[in-house]
Amino acid sequence: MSRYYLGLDSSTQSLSAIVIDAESGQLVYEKSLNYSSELPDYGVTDGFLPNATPSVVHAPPLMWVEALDQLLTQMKADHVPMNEIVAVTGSAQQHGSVYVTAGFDELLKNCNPQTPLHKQLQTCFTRNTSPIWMDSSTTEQCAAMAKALGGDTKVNQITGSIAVERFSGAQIKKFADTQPDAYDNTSAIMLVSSFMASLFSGRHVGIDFTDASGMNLLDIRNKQWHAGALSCCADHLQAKLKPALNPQKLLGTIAPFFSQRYGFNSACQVLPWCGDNPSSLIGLGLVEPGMTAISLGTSDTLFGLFEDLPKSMSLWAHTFIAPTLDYMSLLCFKNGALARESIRQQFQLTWEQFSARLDATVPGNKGAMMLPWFDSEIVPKVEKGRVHRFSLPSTEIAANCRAVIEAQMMAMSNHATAAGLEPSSIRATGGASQNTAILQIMANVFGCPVDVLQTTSNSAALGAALRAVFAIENKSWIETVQPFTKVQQASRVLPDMDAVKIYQAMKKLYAEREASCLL
Ligand code: XUL
Repeated sequence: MSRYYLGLDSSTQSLSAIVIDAESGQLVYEKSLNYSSELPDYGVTDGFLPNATPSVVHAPPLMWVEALDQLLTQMKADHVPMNEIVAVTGSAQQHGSVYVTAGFDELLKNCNPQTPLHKQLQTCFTRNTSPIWMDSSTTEQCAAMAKALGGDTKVNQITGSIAVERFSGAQIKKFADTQPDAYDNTSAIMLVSSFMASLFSGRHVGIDFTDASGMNLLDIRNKQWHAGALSCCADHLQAKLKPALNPQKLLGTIAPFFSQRYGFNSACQVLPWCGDNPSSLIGLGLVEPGMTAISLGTSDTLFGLFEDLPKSMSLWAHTFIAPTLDYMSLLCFKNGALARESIRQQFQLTWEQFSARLDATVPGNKGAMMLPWFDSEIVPKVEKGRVHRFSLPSTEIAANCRAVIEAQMMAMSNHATAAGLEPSSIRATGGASQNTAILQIMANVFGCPVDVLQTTSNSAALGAALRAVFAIENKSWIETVQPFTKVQQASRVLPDMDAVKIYQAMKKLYAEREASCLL
């Protein structure tokens, strides 16, 4: 007898689904749908809308809903046993916010299974486009929030992060300040994660602790909305947010729309959705304190689990509540895929050719170095894209390929150390983790082995499916994740000790150059 669990991931560029069988420990289905190529009518590139002001980055929430319809329809066509799925949950790009009228709940309650959901929800948004995590247009609002709450260190202590442009608090404040009528007309504010969970539940459900900690609004110690943060953000905000939810709390059975339209069992249980990084933590098997992972995706993120709040709360790092209800520290580097792709495309290389260039060059790049801020950056904060090159002619193909990867790894390693993370091994995930030449540079720069999982590089969707297993089956976290998060022993990437020495010195130089370029 199989016991199937469905995990979804609504990421910046795509929606993915993973089905696992908890009985056999097998991943039985995996599929992704890319918004830009599969849903071209929404006009997004890489998952977001073009905007005359580059710091404004929005995406249409209806696109996420239509993607869900298409993916679930595809699963049915692929003969996934929808009727045997015991529970479903998901993860989503963090920080993006969705704004709806009081009609949202009514529409969800009365929706018709013959018509796709995106056609029925068209009238319920008070903002047709949602600011997503790449938006950095709220510097003014961040300054106001920091001032009202007593400064950066205080905001970091309370909410786990300094006031950050992409975090939902500042985004909500900007909306309330600049479009007060539309804000007043908004009855519920959700994150992408709780919006998707609401669809599955057939009613507005609250934001889970993991994603709520990416808003600058939650007191990460008592896991409740912080009254001071709410009031300096916008009026009557508490009424628009439900209380934050334990991500492992069952929300009840799936909305009838989903059983009738896609064949889910009416007894299928729904859980709150999480942020994608907290979900990846589970999908990578990081359920014990001290373990570290790096996700190489649209953004590169580095994260690790703590039992208690970290002693030193770096102003660069974000402290989130983890799905296990421990804490996790996260560093987000926005120029991840963008920087790698910029160099690859500038020289018109395939990924194989890019990797061959990495293999053909030496650790340390003969002193050539890059600061890879092709666009504005989060860690460290860089407002406008600018690439700095040292002893590196911009036309040298191989040296530029190595320089961008070395720079990304050195920045991650330096900032991880500052945040108190000292990895003894790293689990790598995300698209670029398929690339062994990149992983070798990671191992050499961090000075520790790098592993990838046997099963999938989509750790966020896998993490969601595993959270559903944990909520239903009577197993510990370790028992839940172990069958699905085995590392590929044979392909463990070990550091080369000569290269490690080169990078120890080079990381210091990188930090100095980073600091002086930020002045
Ligand atoms: C994390 C962050 C990004 C998004 C990407 O703080 O902004 O990693 O979660 O989906």
